[in-house]
Amino acid sequence: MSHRAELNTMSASDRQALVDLMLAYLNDDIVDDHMMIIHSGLEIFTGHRAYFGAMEAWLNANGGSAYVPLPMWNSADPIPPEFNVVKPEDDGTARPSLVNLNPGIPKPPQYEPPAVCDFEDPADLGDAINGWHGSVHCAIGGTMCNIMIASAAPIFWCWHAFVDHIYWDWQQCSVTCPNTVGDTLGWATQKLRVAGLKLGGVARIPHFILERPPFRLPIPLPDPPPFLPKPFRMRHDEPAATHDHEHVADEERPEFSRTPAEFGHSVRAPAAFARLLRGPRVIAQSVSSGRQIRRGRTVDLTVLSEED
Ligand SMILES: [Cu+2]
Repeated sequence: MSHRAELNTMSASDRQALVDLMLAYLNDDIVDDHMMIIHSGLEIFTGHRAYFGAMEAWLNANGGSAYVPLPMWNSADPIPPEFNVVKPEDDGTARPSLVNLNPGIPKPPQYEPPAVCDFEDPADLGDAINGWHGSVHCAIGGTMCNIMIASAAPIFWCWHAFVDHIYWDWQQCSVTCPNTVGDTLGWATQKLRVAGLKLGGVARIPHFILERPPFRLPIPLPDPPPFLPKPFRMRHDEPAATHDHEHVADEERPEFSRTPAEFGHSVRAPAAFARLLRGPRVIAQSVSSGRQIRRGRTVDLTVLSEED
């Protein structure tokens, strides 16, 4: 299953039309922008996705919507002859040609689904693919082996579409939805985040409704856990936001996750826990616990609010 066409299954005339559009789009500023992308961790995926997202938007606006999303070039296949081209500098100066049109470096099996689902953290996946991805760049050589100008080669874009597809496959992996019923909202949010899910809508039921018959709380509310369970681990080695903000809405993010440096790999601050263990309790969730759902999905919660 794929959301991108394979470059090598397109007709030669389609490939030529796409290359012509790409060459019309590329200029020195766009080529320079590639250096703004952090080439490690999650950003190697999100940064390049945004980078060629801009090209896709341009294609859509300039008669190239048939080539959106950008087709991917599989590094096990030869580069098609139409893509043996490099955009010169704006002043006409040639950039180095591609050297090898048949690097023959297939995707390692650990990046194929379902094996790719074993990466729990997309930052680890990004770091893992980086070396292999770079080896393809330099096996092609010339402009493709120089990070400063690589994106002046149209094949760069289809190569990165192929790399992007690994992340796309990872995003399609299923995870087990944790049961958060009975948890505090902060604790439930952490559980979802650790599972790779996002907090969706939160419906609050005010406490005073409890006193109105015939309302009955659907479940007994257990005590919150006194400590975080084993699978929990603070993100380290990266600035706080980037990854976390995808998973947890800002206003719901417990305070301690903003400062991972304070805690290192395991959390040991009881004061930080106390904050997690107060507040509204989850009395229902939109996806039942134990079910397999797609990574990145949102889970809606109904909480019993302690304030009226
Ligand atoms: Cu690259």
